[in-house]
Order: sequence, then structure tokens, then C-alpha cells
Amino acid sequence: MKVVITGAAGQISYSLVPFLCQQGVFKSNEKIDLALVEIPSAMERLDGFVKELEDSAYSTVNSISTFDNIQDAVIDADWCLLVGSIPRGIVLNGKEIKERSDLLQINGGIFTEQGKAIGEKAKQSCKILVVGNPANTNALIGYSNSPNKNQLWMAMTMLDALRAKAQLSIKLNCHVDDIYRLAVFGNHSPTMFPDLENTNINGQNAYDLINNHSWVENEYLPRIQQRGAEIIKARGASSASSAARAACDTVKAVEHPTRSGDVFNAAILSDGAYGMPEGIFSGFPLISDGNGNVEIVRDFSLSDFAKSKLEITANELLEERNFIKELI
Ligand code: NAX
Repeated sequence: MKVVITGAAGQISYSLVPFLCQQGVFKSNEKIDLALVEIPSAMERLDGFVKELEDSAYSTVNSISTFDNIQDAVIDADWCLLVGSIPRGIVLNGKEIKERSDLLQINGGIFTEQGKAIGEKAKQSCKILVVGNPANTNALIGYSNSPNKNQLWMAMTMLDALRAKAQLSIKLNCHVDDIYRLAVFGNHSPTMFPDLENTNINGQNAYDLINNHSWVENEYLPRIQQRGAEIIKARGASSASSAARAACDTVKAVEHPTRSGDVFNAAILSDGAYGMPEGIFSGFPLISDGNGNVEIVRDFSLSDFAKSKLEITANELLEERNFIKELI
């Protein structure tokens, strides 16, 4: 089982790779061939990490290889976790990259190349999870540039969903595992919308249990939407351990059947479900059959409040798509 990880010397990968090497993440018992990808200037840092992975002597791992180019790394890949991207605030050619539009253009170049390579060289059944931001639109660029439309492309919204579950469990004093059908719609950005109106806790509706719309709208939503920024402010760096856990959870969610009555969260190509425009990558409630088939769950009922929030995040995704229209 070949698992490719880009941005492998970065902070998310430092937690993600050990998580992926735990027993039971992948359905197959086949041992893992790790293919770790970095830009040439980070290869030395990556070699240091590889030494640590070797020293961890994982019984799940068959081999560890490193690559400074995507084309060789993705040959026969089963999974590609695309974590590497250029963060906002980096200085390139003397110019600080602050604008989302600039970031989209720069990362666009990375994801056109990665999409083409994965489509040409990875397995037909390859699954791709884009973590690097702006994740939804990077996934759209990768998918659009891939000659293979059968592979499953996703962008990560699992971290938003885990944040939404954690805050709900605190509010209602329940365990996160008792929470079912919590979906995050839209973009992985502050416009995303975690819906509580279809969420159940031990068979009871979460929104009814809270019974306080003002709290949902004015406290809960902003808390989830701004959680990433809050962590950057406190830590001086973006979420890494929780992002790694969410990426690993997404892999697990696809590899194994979804528990009965529940959903998992990722952004996939919209077919118009829930009024999200076709041709963008949007967060949806999903189920997996554990055999590589992932589907949108379509029986959520959306109130006018929820619909108005979906429209905001859809418009942002359309705007992002417009910035990179010549790349897709
Ligand atoms: P780091 O800057 O620590 O690591 C990124 C790594 O990617 C660097 O080592 C860099 O050399 C490498 N890289 C850059 N371009 C590459 C390329 N073309 N091929 C291979 N490697 C490349 O960032 P980290 O904290 O690990 O975050 C990685 C990405 O995840 C960022 O874009 C970040 O914004 C994004 N996030 C996404 C989240 C989500 O929920 N979707 C949440 C966490 C995180 O903010």
C-alpha cells in the first residue's frame, strides 16, 4: 500500500505520518510504503524526520522513500495526502504574499502539476486528500488538471468538524462519540457552516437540546469559524497536531464503513447537492462503504438560516474559482 505525503518535512506531517503508521488506519493489512515529498531545499530536514521514522520501527511500515519531485513519488500510489503548500505571509521574490488571490495563483502552479502527475501515474483507485490551503480550491485545481476523473479527490474539512463536535460536547456535556450527523458545509475558511439542526446526540436533536438560536449564531458559529485564527494567535503557528489527527481521521473514514446513522466530513466536487454550485469543492456530509465508494448524504433539511450561510460560503468558493479560472 503506497501512501504519498507532500510537505513531509512540515509541522503537520511531523504528527500525521506517525498517526498513519498506527494499526487499523487502513483497511488493508498490507504494509505501508511511505513516499515522502518535499521541495529540494527541505530535503535535509526531511532526512532528519526519516531517521526518526526509522527509529520508530513501525510494524505497519514496509519502506520509506523520499522524493523532491511529485512525478516519481506518485507512481502506483494508493493514497496521496497533499499537505505541502505555500503559506500566506511568506516572502517570495521580495514580495510578501498576503492576498488570498496571490496565494491561490502560487499554489495553483503546485496543484496543476500534482493533479497531472497523480492522474497519469497513481492507481485508478487512488484517493487524494488536499490539506494545503486554500484546500478546496487547490483540490479543484488538482482534480481539473488530472486526466483521470475516476480517482477520489477530497479537501480536508474534518478539522472543522472535529472542532464543531468538541465545542458541542462541551456545551451539552456529552461525549464526542455520542454526536451523530454533524456536517460542515462549504469552504475550509471562516465562511464554513457547521450545521447543528440535523445533528443528533443519543437520538435527540442537538439544536433542540441547545434551544438557543442566538447562542448558535452568535457564539458557536464564530467560535468554530475563528478557531484556526485563535490557535495561530496563541501558538504563533497554525494548527498542526489537530490538523494531523483530522487528516488521519479522514483517511480512516474513507477506508472503513461509516457507522450506521452517522456521516463524516470532507469537501468533494459538488454535483449541486444542497444548492452548492456544481464544479466547486464543498464540504458535505458523506458516507463511505469502506470499499472506496464515498457518497453525499442528501437527507439533511436546511432552514432558511442554514441556506443563507451556505450561500455565503458558496459565493466565496465561486470567487476563489474565478481567481484561478485559467488553471482549470
Ligand atoms: P509547514 O510550512 O510547516 O509545512 C509545509 C511544507 O510543505 C514545508 O516543509 C514546505 O517545504 C512543503 N512544500 C511546499 N511546497 C511544496 C511542494 N510543491 N511539494 C512538496 N512539499 C512542499 O506547514 P504546515 O503547518 O504543515 O501546514 C501545511 C498546510 O496545511 C498549510 O497550507 C496550512 O495552511 C494547511 N492547513 C490546512 C488545514 C485544513 O483543515 N485543511 C488546517 C491546518 C493547516 O492550516
